[in-house]
Amino acid sequence: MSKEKKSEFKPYHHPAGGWGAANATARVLMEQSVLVKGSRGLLSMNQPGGFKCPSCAFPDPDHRKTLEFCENGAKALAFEATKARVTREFFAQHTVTSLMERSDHWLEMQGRLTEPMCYDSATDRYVPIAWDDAYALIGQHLQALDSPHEAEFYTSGRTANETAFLYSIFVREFGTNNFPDCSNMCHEPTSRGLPPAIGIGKGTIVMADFDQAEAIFVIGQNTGTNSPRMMTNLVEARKRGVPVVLINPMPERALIRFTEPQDILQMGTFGSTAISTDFVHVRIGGDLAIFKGMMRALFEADEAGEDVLDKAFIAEHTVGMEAVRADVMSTSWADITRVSGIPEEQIRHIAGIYAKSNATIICYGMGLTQHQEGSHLLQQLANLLLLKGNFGKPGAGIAPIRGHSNVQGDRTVGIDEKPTQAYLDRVRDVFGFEPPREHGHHVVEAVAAMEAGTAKVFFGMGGNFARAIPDTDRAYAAMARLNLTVNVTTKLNRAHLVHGRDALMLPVVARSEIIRTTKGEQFVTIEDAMANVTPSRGVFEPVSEDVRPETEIICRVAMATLPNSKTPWADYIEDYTLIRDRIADVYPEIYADFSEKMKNPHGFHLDIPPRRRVWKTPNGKANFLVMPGLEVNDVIEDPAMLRLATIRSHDQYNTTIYSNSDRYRGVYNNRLVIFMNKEDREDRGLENGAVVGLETYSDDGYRRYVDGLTILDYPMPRGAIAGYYPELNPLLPLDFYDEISGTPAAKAIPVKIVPSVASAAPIRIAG
Ligand SMILES: Nc1nc2c(c(=O)[nH]1)N[C@H]1C(S)=C(S)[C@@H](COP(=O)(O)OP(=O)(O)OC[C@H]3O[C@@H](n4cnc5c(=O)[nH]c(N)nc54)[C@H](O)[C@@H]3O)O[C@H]1N2
Ligand SMILES: Nc1nc2c(c(=O)[nH]1)N[C@H]1C(S)=C(S)[C@@H](COP(=O)(O)OP(=O)(O)OC[C@H]3O[C@@H](n4cnc5c(=O)[nH]c(N)nc54)[C@H](O)[C@@H]3O)O[C@H]1N2
Ligand SMILES: [Mo]
Repeated sequence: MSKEKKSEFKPYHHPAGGWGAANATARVLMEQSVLVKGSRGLLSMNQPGGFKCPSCAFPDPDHRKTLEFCENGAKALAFEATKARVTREFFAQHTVTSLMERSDHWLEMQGRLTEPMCYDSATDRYVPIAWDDAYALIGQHLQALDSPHEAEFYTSGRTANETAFLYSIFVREFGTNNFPDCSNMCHEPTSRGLPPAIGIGKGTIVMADFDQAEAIFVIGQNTGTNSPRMMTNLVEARKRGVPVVLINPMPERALIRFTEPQDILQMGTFGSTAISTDFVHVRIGGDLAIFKGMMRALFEADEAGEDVLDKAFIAEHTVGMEAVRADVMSTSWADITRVSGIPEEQIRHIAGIYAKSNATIICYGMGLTQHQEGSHLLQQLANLLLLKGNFGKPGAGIAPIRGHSNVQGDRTVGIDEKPTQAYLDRVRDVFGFEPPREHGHHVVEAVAAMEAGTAKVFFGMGGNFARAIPDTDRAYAAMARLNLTVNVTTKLNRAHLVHGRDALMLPVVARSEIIRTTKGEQFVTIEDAMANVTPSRGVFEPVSEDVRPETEIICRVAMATLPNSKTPWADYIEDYTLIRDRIADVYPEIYADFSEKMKNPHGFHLDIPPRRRVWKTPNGKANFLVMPGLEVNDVIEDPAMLRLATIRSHDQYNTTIYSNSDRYRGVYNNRLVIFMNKEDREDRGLENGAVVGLETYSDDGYRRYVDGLTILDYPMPRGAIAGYYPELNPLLPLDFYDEISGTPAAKAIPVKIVPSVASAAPIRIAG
């Protein structure tokens, strides 16, 4: 928490976006001392011939504006292009132990890393190391392992296609499928839950569908903060009179009222658009009950003779509806309303909106995926869409709103701990080595292996593994047992401080910067959340002469580790077209003529078979799937129990904390807060602004406790509280996850309030 600035809570009464966002954009560029450079960068961001925003994965619109960025994209760029630098002098001044005491925000504010650094245990400091020595050290450690499965190769979703592809080949040639990935904590339920239903683990809409939708549902997603450019689509839909239904335990500001920051007219007249026509104030984990309630209302209408189901579609394209009907009709309205916390009339009302619409888009985010039954929950969402044939027609489909800018692309090009045999055969045929056939580790399994001492090397391709994963205290201890930790990175973060016996920090050329090789300037490619693949070319000079492109780092690590490899790693360093040609060889169905297609600065769209009503499932049909019951998390019978959702503030990018405020939720200068229903607070005899601790219900012998949290009255449903990730990750047990996807249930941690041991300064509450 910031020492100088006083914590404050004052509800934000303005519409989201608008001047507030414009001011914030200008301020952040100034604070990072990059007003001129940053503004120039914004002109190239998401423009043909420029680079892709390093923030979220939302696509560019088909009808482009002169500027295509949002406040939070501008923040991501400003913090990447910052003038601040973390140099060897900085590390000489600070031991790693002392840096561990600093906040995530402080670490971030130190700036960009400029040269490779290596941990020196004698002085407990990072010291400079030559690139070749760093590669040699990694090679030695990897070669010394008894088995390649003793290494864990993490990927964060900012990694571009070319890098991710080479990484997936190197690691498999080395001999393992241990690919823990940020996606394991994010949209993995999408990747694993949807294929049995619709044959693909991706979204099925394109941008143009927003213009033809007759209803839009936004579920468990804080659009105005995490995918702000999507607000434009919602504003346009509302102007056409399209109903927008919001299902969320938090009345997220931007989804209630929004001013488009780039709409000068709206800003000039202080106008704003009401976004949600219906706000469904669901209990945490109550969504399944709502989906079943909506399906029940449709089946009841069908049985009453109303024409609400797309029977032709169901007959031609699907299997299994009757089993779902039986399950849903045996679920009582009493249970549906009890578990969801939503009255029957409101569920019937939104079911009516859904029934009336001939083309519905359902968007969702972490509020659905991060539950113990996240994958099953998404299958029920797919059932709902199938009932009205909402696939393969304009204006309709399922829209997982992905997180990291290339998290979907990384998966497409091979970052997968459970690869298919067919894919492995292609790798063998194209590269001439036999890849490992057994499944590897996802994030939770990787941490468990570190804890058990069976993992010895951690390699992080971007990201902040130590901070993003569950069970912080346990994870830190597990990582400290490793022989080697490597982080390929732009900025100093906690993952560099939680280190093994040896540790390396390898700084890279960032997304907004120019990649130059002996073959001239290179570009990389990105797949957005709607499967558009586009080139991304940086425009700034790299931060220093001693940073390297990510692709080169992977190639040189491969050369140091696999001296007898027949893969032409040295060629891939210089010419990225060669890498794209190999991607085309491994994925001929979707990536044929990749290099040729990349001559078009607008890129191309990867095939999504459900858009053609083609189902790549074993039976060739879309499948209705049954999930019995209504609970998406283990039930705990204790009236003191609260469900905690760990969420993002408006001023963070995952583990990167831009500031300690959260404007739209009215919180200033404090991240250690709990949003709570007033009656829940009063039941416990607590004051608004009281400082307390939280403890997790767990029976595995670990006590999980976070202290110094300020309670804020907030319109939460009863029994539901929210607080910020990553500060609350010590409360999230490692083994509390969705079995199908391995995704931790970060939105539904069972906790109770306990007294604070060391109370923090009280927060000022306005009004
Ligand atoms: N500026 C910015 N942009 C980002 C990111 C960032 O940190 N900052 N992160 C990126 C990444 S990696 C991702 S994955 C996305 C994340 O984007 P989101 O999916 O929006 O992520 P969260 O902030 O975790 O919260 C999601 C929402 O879920 C709601 N919620 C919690 N529990 C439930 C529930 O049980 N049911 C329902 N229906 N809703 C619930 C919360 O109230 C919140 O509004 O954003 C990406 N974009
Ligand atoms: N409790 C809880 N835990 C969660 C979540 C939650 O909602 N609740 N959300 C989960 C989700 S959705 C996700 S996606 C994960 C995120 O997990 P990660 O992807 O591991 O985390 P980030 O914070 O996005 O990583 C930021 C770091 O990436 C590095 N970086 C930035 N840009 C680049 C680049 O261009 N190249 C390289 N090589 N490095 C770069 C910088 O060093 C920066 O500090 O966290 C998950 N953890
Ligand atoms: Mo994510």
